[in-house]
Amino acid sequence: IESSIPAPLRDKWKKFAATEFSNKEEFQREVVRHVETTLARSLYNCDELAAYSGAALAMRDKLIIDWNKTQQAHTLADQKRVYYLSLEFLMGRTLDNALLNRDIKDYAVEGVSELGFRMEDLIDQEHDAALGNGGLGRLAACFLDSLASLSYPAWGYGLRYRYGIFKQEIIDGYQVEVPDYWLDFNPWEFPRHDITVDIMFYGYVRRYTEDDGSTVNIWEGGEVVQALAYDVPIPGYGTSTTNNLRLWSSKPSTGEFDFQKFNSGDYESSVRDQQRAETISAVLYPNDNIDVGKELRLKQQYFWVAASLYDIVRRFKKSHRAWTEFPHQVAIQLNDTHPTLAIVELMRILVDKEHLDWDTAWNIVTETFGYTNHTVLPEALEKWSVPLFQNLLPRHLQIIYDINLFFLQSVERRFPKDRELLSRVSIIEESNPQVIRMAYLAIIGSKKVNGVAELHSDLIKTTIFKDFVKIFGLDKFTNVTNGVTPRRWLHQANPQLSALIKEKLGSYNFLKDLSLLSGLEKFADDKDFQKEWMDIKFRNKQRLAKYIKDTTGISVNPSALFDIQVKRIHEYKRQQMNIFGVISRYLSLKAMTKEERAKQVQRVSIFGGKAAPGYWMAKTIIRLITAVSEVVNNDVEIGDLLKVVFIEDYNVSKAEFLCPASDLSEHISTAGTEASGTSNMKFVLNGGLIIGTCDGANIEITREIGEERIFLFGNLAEDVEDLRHAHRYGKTPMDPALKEVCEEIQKGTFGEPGVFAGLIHALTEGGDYYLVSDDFASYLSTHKLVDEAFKDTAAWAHNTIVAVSRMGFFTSDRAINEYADEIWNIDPVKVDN
Ligand code: CJB
Repeated sequence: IESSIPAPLRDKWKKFAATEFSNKEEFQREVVRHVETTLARSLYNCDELAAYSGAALAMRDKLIIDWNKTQQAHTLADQKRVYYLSLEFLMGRTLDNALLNRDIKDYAVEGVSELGFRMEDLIDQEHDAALGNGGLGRLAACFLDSLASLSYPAWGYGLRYRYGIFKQEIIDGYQVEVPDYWLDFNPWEFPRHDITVDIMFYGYVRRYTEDDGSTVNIWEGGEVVQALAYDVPIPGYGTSTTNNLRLWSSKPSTGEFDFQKFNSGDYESSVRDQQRAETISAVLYPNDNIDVGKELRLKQQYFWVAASLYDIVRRFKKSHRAWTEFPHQVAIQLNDTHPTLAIVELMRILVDKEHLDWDTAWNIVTETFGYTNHTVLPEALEKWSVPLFQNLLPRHLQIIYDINLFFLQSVERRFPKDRELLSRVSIIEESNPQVIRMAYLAIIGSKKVNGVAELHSDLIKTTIFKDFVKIFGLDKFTNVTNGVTPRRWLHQANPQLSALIKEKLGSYNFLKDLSLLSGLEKFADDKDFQKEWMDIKFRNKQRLAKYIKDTTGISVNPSALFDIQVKRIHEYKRQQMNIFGVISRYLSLKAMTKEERAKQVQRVSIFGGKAAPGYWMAKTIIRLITAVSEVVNNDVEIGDLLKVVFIEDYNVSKAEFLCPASDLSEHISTAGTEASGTSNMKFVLNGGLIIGTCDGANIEITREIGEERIFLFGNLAEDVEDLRHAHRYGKTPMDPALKEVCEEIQKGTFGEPGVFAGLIHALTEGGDYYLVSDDFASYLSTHKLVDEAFKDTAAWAHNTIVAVSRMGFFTSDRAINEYADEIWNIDPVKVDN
């Protein structure tokens, strides 16, 4: 209040309020102004980077004006807000997306062209904001787009990593990691030097008794680090709503940088202190679906959670409401267990600082949080060592013990004498050392727990969280199947297809209501339409072929079937099965006569994805792919029948040109392991078909588009356990085709076989945990069906059109509306133009 302008002076402010550009000339004026003043360049000195920067800064000004309006409207509406806490936001590039969401791309393209540039080239100057590993981070980014597009009052909270996910280079066939310093020029963020929070670590707990006899716990001492807010505007599509993503950056707290030390010549230790503080938000941990339990990671989690909660609580307190109203004003969604400490931190604030009694505080907390689980893989479930945790967050450990005690007491009352149950559901696992099971804490502290696709949500209820269903009942557990934003993943990634759909449906309304795609189905047999449809696919494949040629030197025929598997490299995602399948195909082709070969469908097998730096098996899989590509691509007998390509440094902007260019994409995880998958949705939405297992969202995609339009294969989730058991007891002979592949590798066809010994070992002595052998025969025979289907171009076109027309369900708008109605209880707020 104190910092706002007194009412009598406001007219003056309003008179000079910033206005947005709203046509080509005004846009151009802004671009030139930024190039000349913000960047201090001129028309004699403006390269593509400067032109991109000018355009981006012009666009940013526009977004900020809407951002301000939105925040004012939200404050005035005073409705419940949702806060989406995620350690990862895999945003990709912003300029193109912002132009499209604000529906000004057409005149912006013309505008920059008249200034001497091509918009594509400017867009290409932008660095991806790669603050995430894979699906979980990209889901958060799609959700932000939907929250803004649906005008929900929502904020994202995350960390402003100085280094995002590493850049991948392939050197001599191996992955090499290169740091991703992306902040050299980032026009999309605003430092908020006035918004800082001091965050404490380590220290001890002082306990004393008040005059009224109550005990008070005060967390004292330790290291203090400052959190500084950076705000990123998130423009919605077809609305002025521009939400906020607040990312925290760490720096030494004022006073922490010790000038005494500095002046007395102890530069090194004073600089060390500063670096220690800055280290917290320095790097994104590059692991996907694996927990490594490092102290710095826990520091990151607490730093981010404490700063975010401080901010949320400060905003709530401005309204002077009673604490019990907190859950009516605030919903907090935990994206996986990474922010689970927020449950504990809110308890600490309410009990230690605001002096609420435990039960009142606990009721508030358990009405506020929702927890989304993204995986059932045991190695991915977060657990923190108690000694490590106690040292870093002594008071939080006490609170966790208390939460656990009260919880176990309530379980004991309802299920007396079931000691086993108590030890199974305890937040503390009695291992050596003891560990804190973060997922259990998240369940106990949340109102709702959701999985991310139907099968996955069923699996968590019947396997890893079964006991909690018994304790809390079924109502606490729900499903929200993931979705993707059609703005980025159709309109932006595939402008030609989007324009063709618009032509048929009469408007771009499908981008706001994706169920309108159903209107395409009646054109599925229209020959002219099929031709336009397939021509667009062809042009997208040509663009990819050119990219492959330019970056790898490999020539691929754009008429061949493009078979793409791009995602993080993981044994459960089974890229190894894909490349074994490629080898098997190669061997069959080699064994054929010339005449037989002439009848085969030409194929390009495209792979892309990063391996976690410490994941040796995943790196070996990459090495096998590159080794196979070296052999196959240079085999003159094979020519265009088979090409194998590894695309370096797969990321969001590469996904944007890969998804539109697939005929077939692979989603072939061992059944029951891939929680949902979201690229499966993107590929089908862009007119590709899928080969996949009955896993994650593949199952719902099949239900929507029809089983005749998807190539499903392999064992079912319900059989996995028995199959694994059989392997352990040596009862499963290796599939003969797979055996042949292994022998070929061992013969040295793809280079020194010792390099690949780990992969073979995993299939044999390793017990084939991911059931490659069990699924291999049906994988290969299903690929044969794909070949047959691809030969019938008209049927293929028909099927891809029908599939797209039935993909409406997989928009992230639908997912967000489900969260809003069933978990958060929030309503949209209209923001005037
Ligand atoms: N997921 O990307 C990650 N990282 C994890 O650590 C755990 C799960 C993925 O989340 C996606 C979004 O829900 C899912 O689609 C995907 O199946 C899952 O692996």
